[in-house]
Amino acid sequence: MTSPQVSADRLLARLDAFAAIGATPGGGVNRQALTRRDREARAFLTALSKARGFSVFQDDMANLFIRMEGRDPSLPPLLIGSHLDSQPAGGRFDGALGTLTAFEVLESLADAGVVPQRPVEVVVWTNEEGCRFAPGCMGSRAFVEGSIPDGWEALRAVDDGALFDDERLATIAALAPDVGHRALGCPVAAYLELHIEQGPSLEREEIPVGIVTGVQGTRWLEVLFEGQTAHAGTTALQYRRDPLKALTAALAELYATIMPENAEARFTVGRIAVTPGSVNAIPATAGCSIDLRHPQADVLDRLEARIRKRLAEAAEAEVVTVAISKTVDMAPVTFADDVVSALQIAAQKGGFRTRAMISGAFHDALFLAGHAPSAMIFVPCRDGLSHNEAEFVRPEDSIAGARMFLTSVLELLSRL
Ligand code: HGY
Ligand code: MN
Ligand code: MN
Repeated sequence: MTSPQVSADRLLARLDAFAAIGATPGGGVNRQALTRRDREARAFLTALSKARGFSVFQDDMANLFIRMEGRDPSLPPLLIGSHLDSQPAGGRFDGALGTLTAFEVLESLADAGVVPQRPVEVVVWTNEEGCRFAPGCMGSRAFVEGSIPDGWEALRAVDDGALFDDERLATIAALAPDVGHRALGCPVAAYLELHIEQGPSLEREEIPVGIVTGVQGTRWLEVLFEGQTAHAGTTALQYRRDPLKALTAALAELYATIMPENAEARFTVGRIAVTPGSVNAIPATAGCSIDLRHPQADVLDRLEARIRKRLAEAAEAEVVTVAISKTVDMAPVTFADDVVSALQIAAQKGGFRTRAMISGAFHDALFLAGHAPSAMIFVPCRDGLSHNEAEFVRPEDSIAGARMFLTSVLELLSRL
């Protein structure tokens, strides 16, 4: 047995190969959850896994597991991984870097002839992004809860209206002949995920590795104002019930107050829709998505109440109705001290300069933290840019991250 080393060339080549699946003209990827492209990426990784003699499984949420057997197969596995689904105009590294780094580490262990005491499994979580089907992290949440939440089967895709269950079952069926099937959820000894920071701190501070100690909270609201469509030319002001006027008035104030008055809050309207969408008809409906984030649950409560109140006032002022539904409510989490300390020891052993940080983005590790001791490693990305086709990670940062990830996996295996 030799000392395991990641292969820089192999990892970089893999990143390029997966970036080609769903590649967009702008240099990013569109590989949204449970689409043909997502299935293509899963099939590619499955073929690579089987070529290495790893066993491959999927569960009822199409989460994909690649298993290196341990000397004692009965022990709960060390689980490492991330996601392969992307934003519609996403980057090549969000999710893919963590997934392919985990796979590279599995190959490095195999190359070195390492047979760990406990199994090590790479996992590809289904629908981390939540942009095609809300909520995000559907795969990891169902895994931790042990069942698929009621109502998900009838969810419709934002892009093409496809039914979630049809897409889920088609994705499972596409791989079924080649992989095993397992029930949702299983004991996990610990979970580790590498991801790009999707923020500017590591690059600005020239630190190659972030040790992530927690994830801030996230809430998504779907807002729908309903008024009365009418003729644009003949309807005087006092007869109008214009839902778009209500929406824009509320948003104008929320943009002017939520983030300016709460430095750590993040308030985003990513999607807006108006019907019937005719140039000369007052809208019938005006709706939008709201993504609200903050590290503290009590502040999230206060800001959510503020948003709901302002939307209701705007509806009343324009004599329209407003419906608000919450589709995501991810409480802030703090990762397990023993996993974080293992990462700190690994950084010392590997000679990596690090900084502790919490994640502004949500990740599957947020859900795994409720199931097994979990933590994350961040690598810098250019200008902190993500959810953008220009997302970029320098090769040397991908490689340093993989080396830190390998050292961390070995440290965890020695402790578990
Ligand atoms: O939205 C998020 O935080 C994650 O990147 N999907
Ligand atoms: Mn991600
Ligand atoms: Mn993302």
